[in-house]
Amino acid sequence: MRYFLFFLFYFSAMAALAQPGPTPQQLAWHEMEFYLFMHFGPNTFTNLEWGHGTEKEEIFNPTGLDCEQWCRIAKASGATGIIITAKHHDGFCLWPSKYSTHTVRESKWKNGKGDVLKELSAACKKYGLRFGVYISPWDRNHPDYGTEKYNDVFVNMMKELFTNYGPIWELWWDGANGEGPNGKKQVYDWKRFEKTVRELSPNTVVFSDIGPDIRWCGNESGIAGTTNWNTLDTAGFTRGAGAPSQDTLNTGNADGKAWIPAECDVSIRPGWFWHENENSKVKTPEELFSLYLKSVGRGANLLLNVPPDRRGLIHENDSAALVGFRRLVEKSFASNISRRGTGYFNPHNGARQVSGLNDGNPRTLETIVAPDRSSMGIEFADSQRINCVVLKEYLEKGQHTRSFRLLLMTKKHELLREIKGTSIGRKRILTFPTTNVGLIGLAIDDQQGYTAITEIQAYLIDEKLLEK
Ligand code: FUL
Repeated sequence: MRYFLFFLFYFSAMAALAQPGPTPQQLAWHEMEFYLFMHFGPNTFTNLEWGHGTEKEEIFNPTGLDCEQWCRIAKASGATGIIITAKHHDGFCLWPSKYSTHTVRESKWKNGKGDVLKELSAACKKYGLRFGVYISPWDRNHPDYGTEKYNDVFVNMMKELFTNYGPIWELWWDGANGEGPNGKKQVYDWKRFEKTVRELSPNTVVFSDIGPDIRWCGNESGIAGTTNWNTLDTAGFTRGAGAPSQDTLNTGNADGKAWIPAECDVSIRPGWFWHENENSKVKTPEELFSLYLKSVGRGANLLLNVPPDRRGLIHENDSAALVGFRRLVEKSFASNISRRGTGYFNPHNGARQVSGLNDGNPRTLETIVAPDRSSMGIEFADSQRINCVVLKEYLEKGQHTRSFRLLLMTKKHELLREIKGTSIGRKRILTFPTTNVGLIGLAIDDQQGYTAITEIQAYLIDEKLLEK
């Protein structure tokens, strides 16, 4: 019997271990939650979204660039970092690259002595924000584009970025791949690009359609799937046109071989770059909050684009929306009503009180071994009005929940409302019409390995903010 139990334990532990889990760098990335994207370059001055690469360098001339202003606003919005378009498809480099003649050095800005990456990386350090770069492989300016030589150029440019502006926390590879100035498309040496980054900066997390570390969520509206697996199968796929379908990127693959969680990119304005006529089309704090629920609230991260204007500043309308958004997040999640109740865990042999589900500590958790006989939740001595529950899954050993039910009950354990879901992940925010509950129960109906839940939080948020 003892041997039998030992083997049973051993094989189930092995089965649990066989699942992919995050690297320490990815785990830290999950905690970044919300950060800003900044599209800035010649397009800011030409009113284009995709520059042709033939724009004169002199058009890049911000009149009052202030990266500290960007950082102050980022901080005020609750963002944890900034990712800047070091080079967009037009090929213009926001740093004086030795490998291009289409850079800030050739512009009139600061008499060619300016360096946006230097200013922004320094400002991010000062304000305690992580610094990331977007570098477009597609280059509509570079004369070598479309030839093998361009792969050297791209590697050398990345070397400059990592050597002169590090540490770079996230690197963003855009999937768009069009033709260069000579009408040819580039055959990218992705293996070499990846090796370069890993060697120069092993702690950098790399984004692209298919990772290696972070994947695109499959749309540019900032919306993750209500089912969102952190795992993805990448075998046979490539970046860009050869990527998995947008639907697959949106949900991930439940039993995917690699841990490649989703990042949701979206712009605060209709376009990615600043356009005068979009100053009145900035998303409202409520719209941003709704995006937060649909990205972070589905276990993904939110990368919100806030493009600086021709002055080199974040426009007043964008900064007001960001500050308003922060206020809504803070107000909504200020008071965790679960703290007024008592946590319980019923692993099948009798319920016991637990303190880890409502203590705000991500390291205290309850593990479900046999879903059909276990339940957990929060019980209240006095009924509480709530309309939002936040579930958190412990991710270090993988993502385990496959389907769950949230059970809202009276004090006498009569069912008031049942909410069904699939994935939980880092954070699952569920909203529903305000309900007076005596007990919040969580039942896991299906899982891979063992589900571990670290938090069941409850809130009463403004009804206007409930997910539609
Ligand atoms: C796309 C680009 O083509 C857009 O211009 C923008 O940079 C967006 C974030 O990614 O692929």
